[in-house]
Amino acid sequence: MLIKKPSDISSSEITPYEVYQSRRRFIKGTAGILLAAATSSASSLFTTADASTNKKLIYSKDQRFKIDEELTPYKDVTSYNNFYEFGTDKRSPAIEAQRLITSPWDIRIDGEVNKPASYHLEDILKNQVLEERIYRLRCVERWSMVVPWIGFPLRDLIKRVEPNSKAKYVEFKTLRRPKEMIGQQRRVLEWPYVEGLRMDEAMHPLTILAVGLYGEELPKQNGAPIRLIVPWKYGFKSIKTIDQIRFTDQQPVSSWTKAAPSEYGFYANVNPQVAHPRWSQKRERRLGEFLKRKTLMFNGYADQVASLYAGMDLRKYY
Ligand SMILES: Nc1nc2c(c(=O)[nH]1)N[C@H]1C(S)=C(S)[C@@H](COP(=O)(O)O)O[C@H]1N2
Ligand SMILES: [Mo]
Repeated sequence: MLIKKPSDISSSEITPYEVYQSRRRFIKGTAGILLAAATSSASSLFTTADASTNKKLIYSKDQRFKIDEELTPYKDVTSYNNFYEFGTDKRSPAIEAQRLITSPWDIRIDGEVNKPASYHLEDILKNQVLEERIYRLRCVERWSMVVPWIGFPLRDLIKRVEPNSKAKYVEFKTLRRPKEMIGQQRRVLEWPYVEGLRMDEAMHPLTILAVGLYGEELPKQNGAPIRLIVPWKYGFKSIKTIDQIRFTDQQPVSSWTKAAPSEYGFYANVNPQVAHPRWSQKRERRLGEFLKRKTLMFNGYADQVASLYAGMDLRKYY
């Protein structure tokens, strides 16, 4: 994937990453494994000394998206995953997802939209400024994390493709490629994985398409090459490895809703007041921490998003 330097970012903001990139080019040229290991452990980008081979990204940092909580270590974010296309346990995706071929990558955009097409991801990213957003992500299984995602507002892409007035919802689909996504050889969920948002949720400035985390391209287990992040909703809404985006007048039915409609509703807002049928949602465990914390309404984003659901019965629309 080619990431160009956006012209409107001051060089002081990006210098460390340019230095980092040229250092990496040098390493590639001399092919020194020992040198590479030494370099990456000296880097402050990672909380572990793991030598990551993922490409570094160039992005801006916006102070509005800093939160006063510790980042979840890179190692936890990239080794404790839900990605059923690569197995149903937390450790499989980090291993099995490595066989997925993510380049070249096209995204089909269709439905109620003026510019339907199969778009090359490179073209989508060409004039797109990437930003770092430090967001919480909470899984309905009651673990949560704080991750420096890198991406751009979904609304930027939506505006470019011009949905028409019938577009009330956006449906997303993950790639279906059972030879590489070995979890798809069993029908644990209906494939491809499907998720959806209401148009105003999709257009909300907090909703992003992420292409990276911790300064680098998304690891495959985290949804390379591009995934959704909706920080006020349970993790399962944040669909990985997006292959298709469709604008519709009908509310999409997600794979999780199909599998268990009483457990996974369309809205899936983080709401400590509405218990999952099999467990309370009042508390959560932050990855890397021992004591549980209180779960916050809308995952702590109530000020920004509560108005989207004004007047709705959040027990009915869970
Ligand atoms: N395609 C796809 N997207 C997915 C999933 C999945 O199984 N397949 N799991 C979801 C769930 S349940 C969670 S909690 C988050 C986990 O994201 P992470 O592994 O990057 O932490 O991804 C979501 N996106
Ligand atoms: Mo989840």
